[in-house]
Amino acid sequence: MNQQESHNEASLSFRPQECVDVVAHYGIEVGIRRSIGMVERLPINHHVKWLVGDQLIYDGHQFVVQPRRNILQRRAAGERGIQQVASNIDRVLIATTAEPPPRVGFIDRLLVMLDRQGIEAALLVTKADLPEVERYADTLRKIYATQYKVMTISVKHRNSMEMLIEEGQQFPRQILIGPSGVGKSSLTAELFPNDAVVIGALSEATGRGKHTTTFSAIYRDNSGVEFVDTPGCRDYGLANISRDDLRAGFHELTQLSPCRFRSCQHIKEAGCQFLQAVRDGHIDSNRHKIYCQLYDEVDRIERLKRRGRHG
Ligand SMILES: Nc1nc2c(ncn2[C@@H]2O[C@H](COP(=O)(O)OP(=O)(O)OP(=O)(O)O)[C@@H](O)[C@H]2O)c(=O)[nH]1
Ligand SMILES: [Mg+2]
Ligand SMILES: [Zn+2]
Repeated sequence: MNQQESHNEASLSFRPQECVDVVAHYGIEVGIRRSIGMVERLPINHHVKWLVGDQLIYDGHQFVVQPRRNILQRRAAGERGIQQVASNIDRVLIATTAEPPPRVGFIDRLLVMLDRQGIEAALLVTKADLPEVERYADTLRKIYATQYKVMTISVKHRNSMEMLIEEGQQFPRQILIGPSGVGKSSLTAELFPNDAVVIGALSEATGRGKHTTTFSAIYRDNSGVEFVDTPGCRDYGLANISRDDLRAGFHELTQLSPCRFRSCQHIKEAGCQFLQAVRDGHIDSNRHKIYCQLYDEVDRIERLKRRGRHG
């Protein structure tokens, strides 16, 4: 990665060694927060690959990106290119709710990707004031709560908001990832009332979100707790995931005793402990179903790659 991204217009207004954070990305401009707290817009050239979450240091004539702790990447389903969403993230909050529901496998794919990128994850169930949400939250708890924290919140329940702020002490920069319309921006607006966050309605025709938020931005309170609000995403494509990564991304597998065959892929082999755990009711059968789907997908990609290499 080229760490020496240049920006010429900056030379007048920044002092050498000044450190700034990239807090929003609008395509041809970025929002940067200076140490005194002020946010300014800075035009950028198309070759500049700064990410929301980057820290930059001005060296007297250009900005230098500081080494990133991590980069959150995604591949939109069906697309080839990998998109870099944000950097230097302490935890991803996977935001979903009963209405509109996430696509089947959305959470699982994202969890595999995050495991691969070494980024912490928690599940956030939104709109807990609506009656159907408790059942939805229960389903998620049954599937994921042994491995991941599952939290429920509503912008109408003040105490659930306070719980999220407290979580921020441990994870100073959390990013909200989830489908359009689940309430990511509503939550951000509630937590950071002094910032203008745009909130949309659900589409009356489809009940889905309307993709109100179009760029990612970081919001921060006086104590330094930050949330990154992002545009809604319908699906999460697996990118650069091997079969080993897939297995590692299903954390519950690490707690099972070994399968009969060391090469067990946990699909339908005899003596498979994943299948046994499903039969015993310790692991939800849907989780195994999704595992098999993702396995097929990864397998197909690996075979295509091999074929590409050999001819
Ligand atoms: N009942 C209830 N409605 C909520 C809650 N949070 C958000 N909403 C509603 O859900 C709709 C969508 O909210 P947004 O905050 O724009 O959703 P978003 O996830 O940011 O959507 P995108 O920006 O399109 O990705 C709005 O009509 C909100 O009023 C909640 O806690 N309870
Ligand atoms: Mg939004
Ligand atoms: Zn097995």
